[in-house]
Amino acid sequence: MSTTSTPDLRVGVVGAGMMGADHIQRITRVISGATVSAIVEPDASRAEAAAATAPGAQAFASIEDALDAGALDAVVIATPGQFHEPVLLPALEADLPILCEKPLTPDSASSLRIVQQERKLDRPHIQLGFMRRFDEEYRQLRELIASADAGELLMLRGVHRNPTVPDTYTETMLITDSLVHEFDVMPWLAGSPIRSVEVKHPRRNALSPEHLQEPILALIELENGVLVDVEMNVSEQFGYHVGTEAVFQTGFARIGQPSGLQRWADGRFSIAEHTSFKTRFARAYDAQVQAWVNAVRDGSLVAGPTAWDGYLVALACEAGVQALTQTGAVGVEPTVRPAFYA
Ligand code: ISE
Repeated sequence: MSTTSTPDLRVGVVGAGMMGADHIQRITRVISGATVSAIVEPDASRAEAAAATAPGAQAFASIEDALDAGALDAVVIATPGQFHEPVLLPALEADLPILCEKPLTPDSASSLRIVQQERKLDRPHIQLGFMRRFDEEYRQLRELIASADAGELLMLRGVHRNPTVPDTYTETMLITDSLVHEFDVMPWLAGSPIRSVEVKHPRRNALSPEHLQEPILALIELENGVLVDVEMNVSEQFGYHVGTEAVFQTGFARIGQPSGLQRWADGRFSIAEHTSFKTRFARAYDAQVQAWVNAVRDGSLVAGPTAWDGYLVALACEAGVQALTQTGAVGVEPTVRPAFYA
């Protein structure tokens, strides 16, 4: 199918909270080949606010209503993870391509149910929203690792720092909402799945919300022997900083350093840092959604991480949550990727 002569893909966006509203604007203003035709959001005022930014979009209270009305060709799911399964299942039954924000679902049992349902179709229909895979620097680092230009990869060292988090952010969300990205992207960079996860607690930040015991240091062992460490820190009161250093046999490489305007003033040198993932990864989100739209329009349906990757991450998250309160490393069940997801 040619992507230039076919009509725009009609996308239904489920959830018009922070990420949903962001994707609605993105599809409407940045992405080519797609329009937002439906907004599924039970909160009427949110739905109205979102619809005002997407001319022609119809509002629905449920995915079933939108499907019954034949209002969409493809779905973006941007609700919190615990509401994904009730949208994924009818969308799969309707044979619709889906871009689903992370996580696929909150646990491995429900993720496996989604995988089983998807495997009844002719090919994968779900692309998972691990946007870091579309960040230019992450892609360059992955290429460098794969090229073996610097010899073997030995270690990956990550920092994942948020300035603050909302009151609704719980201790387990350090793993399921934040570290979840590292569980996807580090194995993707290193080309090897996760063998175990261990969590260490350094001195607690007295500025962290009372119910959080953080920062934490996660030690993630990969099957190929590469050791990954990640500082997961959600109260560092500065900005949003996500970076990775790769240690090779010969030299090292670094991504995620602040870039952009450099300023010399008042005896100081400064570079602005992001304060939110929405700007830090804005280009990656754009590239991710554009790649997905192109894949749907050319019939390949998926151009990034799949539901199987979501299932692997759910297994790692379960080990990570266990490791929060347990001494030592928690193993992650080894799996074999089905040919369906090759
Ligand atoms: C948030 O939900 C995200 O997905 C961000 O990418 C992550 O950095 C942040 O820690 C999470 O809370």
